[in-house]
Amino acid sequence: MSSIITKFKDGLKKTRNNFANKIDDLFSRHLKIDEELYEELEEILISSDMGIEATLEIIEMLQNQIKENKIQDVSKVKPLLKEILVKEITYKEKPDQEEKTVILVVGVNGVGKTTTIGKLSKIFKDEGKKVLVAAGDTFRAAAIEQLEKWCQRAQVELVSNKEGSDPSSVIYDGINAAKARNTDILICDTAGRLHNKKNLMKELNKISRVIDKEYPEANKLVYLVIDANTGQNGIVQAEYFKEVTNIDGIVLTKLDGTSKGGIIVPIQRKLDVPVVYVGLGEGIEDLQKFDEEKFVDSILNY
Ligand SMILES: Nc1nc2c(ncn2[C@@H]2O[C@H](COP(=O)(O)OP(=O)(O)OP(=O)(O)O)[C@@H](O)[C@H]2O)c(=O)[nH]1
Ligand SMILES: [Mg+2]
Repeated sequence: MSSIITKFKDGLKKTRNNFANKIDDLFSRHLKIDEELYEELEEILISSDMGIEATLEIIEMLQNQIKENKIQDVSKVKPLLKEILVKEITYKEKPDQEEKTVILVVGVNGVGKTTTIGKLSKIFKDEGKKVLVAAGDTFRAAAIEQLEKWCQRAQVELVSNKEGSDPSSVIYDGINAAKARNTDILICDTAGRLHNKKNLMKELNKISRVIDKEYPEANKLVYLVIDANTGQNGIVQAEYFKEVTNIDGIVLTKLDGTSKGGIIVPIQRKLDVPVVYVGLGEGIEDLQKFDEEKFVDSILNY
């Protein structure tokens, strides 16, 4: 087994224990594909946080395919379910990180932004890219220190200023350093706390303007971090952020801590933004580029 699939499997253990066990149990108890089987399957999907809308759609697709292909054998249902789930969470156009890139990492308090930046830095560094991090969360000194530690772990450089300084001025400094050092990827942390919509919009707009003005040649990406444990509330958060800024990708963190990893289905369906990375633990290696097939294999125990 490749190490990537092992990472997915380990990180998604809780969801798998909840989800795959129930699914396998369901298909072992039912000898026929009937209404009862669909009803129980519906409950399992909803209980994994897939949401009612997505669940009903998945069940309908399943019923249609079973009918069309005249399937009677219960053992054929799980592979079909797998196919449908993969399709549900596949998003074709993922953002490109080939050229000079600035990644702005946003999200509410405590979702895992700073940790994700540390892990992302390591991923890009290992790919041979030159990475620079900007400490745009100037709200508290501890945030800057925490980011400093992550940069040391990932062995990338940090641009920071003191607590209370203007976040966009830190980003400005980061851009200038990135240009001077011929950096490939500049990753910017932002504060998650004490935001009302107006202030958030003001701050993100200001940062965006600085990037557009000072670094127009760079590919600007905004990644929204969502904690998988927040369930449907994560979708509410994303809708909130979407009103304030465009979002190019979602990083879904702490999947290792939830048995309801099915939340990825409504996230991918409703928000129309690709999930780009998933957080599967607290360590520096515990961030994986999102892979639909590996994800579904892991939660279905294939
Ligand atoms: N289990 C697990 N924990 C994670 C993951 N990602 C982040 N965490 C933990 O979540 C907590 C908060 O992470 P931070 O990176 O500080 O979150 P943040 O969004 O920067 O928080 P603020 O700066 O306070 O807004 C830390 O204890 C991290 O170790 C993950 O994928 N899995
Ligand atoms: Mg932080």
